[in-house]
Amino acid sequence: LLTGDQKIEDRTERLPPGQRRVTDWPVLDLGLQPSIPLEKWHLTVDGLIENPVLLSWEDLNAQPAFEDVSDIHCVTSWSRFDNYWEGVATAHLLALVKPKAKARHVIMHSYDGYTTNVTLEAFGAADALIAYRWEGGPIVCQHGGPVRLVIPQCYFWKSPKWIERIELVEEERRGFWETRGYHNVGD
Ligand SMILES: Nc1nc2c(c(=O)[nH]1)N[C@H]1C(S)=C(S)[C@@H](COP(=O)(O)O)O[C@H]1N2
Ligand SMILES: [Mo]
Repeated sequence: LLTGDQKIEDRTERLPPGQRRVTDWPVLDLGLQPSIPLEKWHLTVDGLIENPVLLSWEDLNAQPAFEDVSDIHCVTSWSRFDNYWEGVATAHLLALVKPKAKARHVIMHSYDGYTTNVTLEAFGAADALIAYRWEGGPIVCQHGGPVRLVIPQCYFWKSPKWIERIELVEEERRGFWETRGYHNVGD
């Protein structure tokens, strides 16, 4: 059926423009894959918040569990559908640390030195999580285990592997790829 009058914004295609679907899971990073033993792993949340925290692996696992199924879109043109993630909702983390009124942006720092930035709103999206499981098992090191971020509404460079620190700030600061020409929003 050709209606001829369908507006472009009405399109509901799941694959973004220029993407191809893959069923494997490519590995992309800076080439350093830090291995962090669970007893040494920790996540710092600091900056413009009322309750700065330093979470151990046990602390993270004691938080309410959240699960979500989402698609991955990497800007190098592959998309991977229906990834089942388990972890802690970023919305829950924000409720725990209580952002101050001035907080607007989130800078995420990883154990390999990688950084990336999103708005506080994008960070706290209803489907975003601090993930420690994928498809029912632990996240392997090459995909950012033991713990990575997953922000499904953004391209995948906004989902840091080996997350170490989440910093809330007022003024935006661009991360590794954002200072090298990648789109600042990447939604
Ligand atoms: N710590 C860290 N996180 C990172 C990166 C990185 O180099 N280091 N690369 C980003 C990019 S560009 C992509 S596409 C995805 C790749 O994740 P994957 O290797 O699990 O597919 O991780 C993102 N998160
Ligand atoms: Mo990427």
